Amino acid sequence: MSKGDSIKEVLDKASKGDKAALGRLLTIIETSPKKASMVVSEILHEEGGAHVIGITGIPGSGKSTLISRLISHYKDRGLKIAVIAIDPTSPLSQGALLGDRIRMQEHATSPNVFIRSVPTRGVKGGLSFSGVTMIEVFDKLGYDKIIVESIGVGQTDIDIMNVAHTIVVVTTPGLGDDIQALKAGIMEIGDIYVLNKSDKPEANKTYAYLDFALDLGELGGVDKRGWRPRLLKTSAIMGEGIQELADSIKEHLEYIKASNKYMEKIQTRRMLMIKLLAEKIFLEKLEDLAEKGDKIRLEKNNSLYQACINLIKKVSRELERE
Ligand SMILES: Nc1nc2c(ncn2[C@@H]2O[C@H](COP(=O)(O)OP(=O)(O)O)[C@@H](O)[C@H]2O)c(=O)[nH]1
Ligand SMILES: [Mg+2]
Repeated sequence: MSKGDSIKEVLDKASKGDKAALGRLLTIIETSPKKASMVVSEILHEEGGAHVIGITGIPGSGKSTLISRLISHYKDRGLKIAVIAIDPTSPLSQGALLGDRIRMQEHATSPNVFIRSVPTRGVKGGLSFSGVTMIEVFDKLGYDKIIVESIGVGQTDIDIMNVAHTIVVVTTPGLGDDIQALKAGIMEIGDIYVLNKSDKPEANKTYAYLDFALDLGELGGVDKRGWRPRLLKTSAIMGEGIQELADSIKEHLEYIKASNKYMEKIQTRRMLMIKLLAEKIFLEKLEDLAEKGDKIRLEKNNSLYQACINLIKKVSRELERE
């Protein structure tokens, strides 16, 4: 791969399994909205068949460790797996025990696994845009499972979880933080709830509480759409409960494929990607004009600037309704 490659050439190389080219493609998405638009126009009409799995929960709940186990599970079955880690507090390779780190490194060098940590700062294209576009790229490149790790806080996490086919909420024994999370609303969105660290002595008590909350409908409850959220116990560190988790994830995929939800999520994702990209390009263009000495000023209270933003919002709302 040489620096002078066109976007199409980089994409082509990435689709032949060139990981460096794929890495470069993702960097383009993060750093240049204009070039990202070229990537988007190349991939938009391609159909992939990926299953997007969102894994969310407070920092330290064991998401990365659990993901490492899921990677092994899927890898053993010959699947291609991509991981997008949007987590400022514990990047996939840090915070883990030595064994986990070694396992993660093994994953990273496997031809069927691609792991990307997305920095939460300095992403010029915006974090939500980067996240959804990366999902779209992995989908196009034939990845079977695209796992997104996030802490479930803020607009990006909401955007990303909105486009995930299956959402797994990870909690741990000891209720303090979990109650906070419940109140913050992230506990309502799960299709599957995982009580990780079930090797800890307080696990049974927490499990009983979560089971009760699920029955009451406090954890999403019996879904109006026909899916009752599952509650599972895992110990990511001991490798326990992973098969059951993978089974539940598979069951949920079958459920959304049987209903319309699978395609609806893909449409939501593409809509969001286009909407965010349009915003970025539009603003970049405005900035260009301003730099060229045009009379446009980009102060927040500038009426032209505000009018543009309002127009974009209006159009995207209308598109969403269609
Ligand atoms: N006891 C116990 N510790 C775990 C388990 N899973 C993860 N951990 C530990 O919890 C810490 C945070 O794990 P990590 O996967 O980085 O959590 P994340 O921030 O949610 O991604 C690490 O020290 C892990 O080794 C588990 O099942 N049991
Ligand atoms: Mg993590």
